[in-house]
Amino acid sequence: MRRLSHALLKLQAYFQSHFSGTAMTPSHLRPLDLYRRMLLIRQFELRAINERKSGLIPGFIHACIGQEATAVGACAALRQEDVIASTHRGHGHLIAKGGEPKYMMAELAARSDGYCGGKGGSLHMTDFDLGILGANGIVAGGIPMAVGAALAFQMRKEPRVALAFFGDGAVNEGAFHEAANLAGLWTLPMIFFCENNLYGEGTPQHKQAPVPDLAVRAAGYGFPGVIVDGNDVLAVFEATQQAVERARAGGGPTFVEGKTYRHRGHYEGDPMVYRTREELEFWKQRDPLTRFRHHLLDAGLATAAELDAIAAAITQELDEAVAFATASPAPAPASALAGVYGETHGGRVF
Ligand SMILES: Cc1ncc(C[n+]2csc(CCOP(=O)(O)OP(=O)(O)O)c2C)c(N)n1
Ligand SMILES: [Mg+2]
Repeated sequence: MRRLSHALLKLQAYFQSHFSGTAMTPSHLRPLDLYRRMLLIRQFELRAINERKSGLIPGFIHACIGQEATAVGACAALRQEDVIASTHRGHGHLIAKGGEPKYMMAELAARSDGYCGGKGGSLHMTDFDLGILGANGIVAGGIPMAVGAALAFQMRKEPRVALAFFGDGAVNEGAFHEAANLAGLWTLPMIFFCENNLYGEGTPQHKQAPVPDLAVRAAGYGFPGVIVDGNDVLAVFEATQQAVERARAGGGPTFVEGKTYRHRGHYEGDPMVYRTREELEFWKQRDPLTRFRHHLLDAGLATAAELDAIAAAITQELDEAVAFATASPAPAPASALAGVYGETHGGRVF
């Protein structure tokens, strides 16, 4: 019997303390489901990149390949009624919070069955039923929205939390600082989750900020900042879960900085002249998916055959998602103004 790692033991203890006596551990917290979600994100984006080349998908794709552990680890610490705000690199966040690949693929293909009726594309995907306030083309734009949601939860005395994902570049925007100030001042149930992938477009972090660790900025707003290995899904889960418990108990915000790296360019087509092959290789050696796969196998929590079966099921799900998007019609011209002004597709309120 192989020994469980320290992180897996902690995860197991978390399950026992939170879910013993309940019928079952929520499926999204099982280690194999963490793996499944990370692989689904990776394969979804690889498929979307191919479908863009084949002409099904127009427009930009900002892939999060290499960053799957921050999305999945952070969202695993949330409940469905908790909300997230996402970014321009948001496919992983959506899938991690329960977003359905077929509606995402249809949205990327600008088809009427997509999340925004085919009018938003990658940068606007939203599903209030799942607590997804939306992807966002404005760097740092989702942060004040999440803080607004956290304020609503506090005012309504609801035991819900809001989490904003954002990049290292976003931490240099005024929107971040204004939102962090109010969240700290009002002790809001808010998690600031920074995916520090070391670049904002082609600018390395050391040319954008005078400090290497962005979590230190939380101190200026009166709440803690923690740094975590963003390529270790269990470490991300653990850090976020502590922040969520603190927020839910009325302790206020936490800034969680996940150190990570994107394997693809800033966008598909980016010539990537700003980084070296060696640097990319260094990070690929720390690929979150490969690491977790080895972790599961070494801990005896899965067999290679089980992990291969997960991969096969994902391939089938994505085949179906592409077929769904292909079969979906373009939005009708008569619907051009519907759902675009202060109203969501479906008109739901979070
Ligand atoms: C307010 C604003 N300024 C500039 C841009 C252009 N832009 C898009 S993505 C990006 C870089 C963002 O970097 P970071 O926050 O680190 O996220 P990453 O792309 O690394 O995930 C910039 C400058 C924008 N979309 N919005
Ligand atoms: Mg970045």
